[in-house]
Amino acid sequence: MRMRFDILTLFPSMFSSPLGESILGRAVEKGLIQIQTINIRDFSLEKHQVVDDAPYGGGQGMVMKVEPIARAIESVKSQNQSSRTIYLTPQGKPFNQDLARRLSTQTHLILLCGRYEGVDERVRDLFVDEEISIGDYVLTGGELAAMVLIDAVSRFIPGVLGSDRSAEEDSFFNSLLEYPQYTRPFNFRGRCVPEVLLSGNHSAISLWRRKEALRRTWVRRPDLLEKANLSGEDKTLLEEIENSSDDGEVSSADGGVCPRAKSQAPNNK
Ligand code: 4HQ
Repeated sequence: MRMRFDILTLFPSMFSSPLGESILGRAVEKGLIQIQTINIRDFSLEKHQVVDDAPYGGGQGMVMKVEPIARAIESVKSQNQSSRTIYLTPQGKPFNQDLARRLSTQTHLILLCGRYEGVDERVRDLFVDEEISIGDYVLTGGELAAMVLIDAVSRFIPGVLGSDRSAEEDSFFNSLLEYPQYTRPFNFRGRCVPEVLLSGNHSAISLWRRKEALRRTWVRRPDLLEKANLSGEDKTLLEEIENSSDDGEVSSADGGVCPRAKSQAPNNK
């Protein structure tokens, strides 16, 4: 079930490091994902390989010409039987975890990265299947947006995160923010790790983590709680959180000043 990404860009070298390191780099090495960059400039038939021109009607900046993009897309498609062509633009559908999961079921994505004032409208009309935005801000080009999409989509491909982990297990999948994490040392400048995490009591630890995830979500992203499907126990925990006087972060009795000086290793192995 390997997945292929073809990236159409004027700046192919932007992609080498982000997609070559760490988890994505290993996924490429293992053949789980295949990533190719195509320089749109190579598909210009003009002398000096021109790829942009002034907009009809006048105005600021330059527009990417239709012919080089058309030829590049047709070249990529001629080597693949089922492709979906995506244009990264602030005018597109907002990218999120559900969209990433849906795209991970495709076998081949063509990602078109625009520069300047964007592409000639006929590129969208004739060649683009879907327009996607990674957020309401303006980038200098679609390249970083394409990398964000590839990263989030690749995490759903079996094997990319390692055999024992799946993207579905991440708590965002449950519409909650992550609970706080700690590692050694136990005491850092008087700020200690919550005692429950050293207790070895796994049900107490699970309950604490669930409550802290709920607390963090309630404080920072209450919109997510409306979509989350909460259990009866979750609702009880939320009532406790809402009725407590603390500021919504890990309470200072837990994560703040140490109850007593201690130096301990995690006992969770
Ligand atoms: N741009 N989400 C303008 C973006 C963008 C975004 C890409 C800048 C397209 C022409 N892309 N170019 N936000 O800001 O995807």
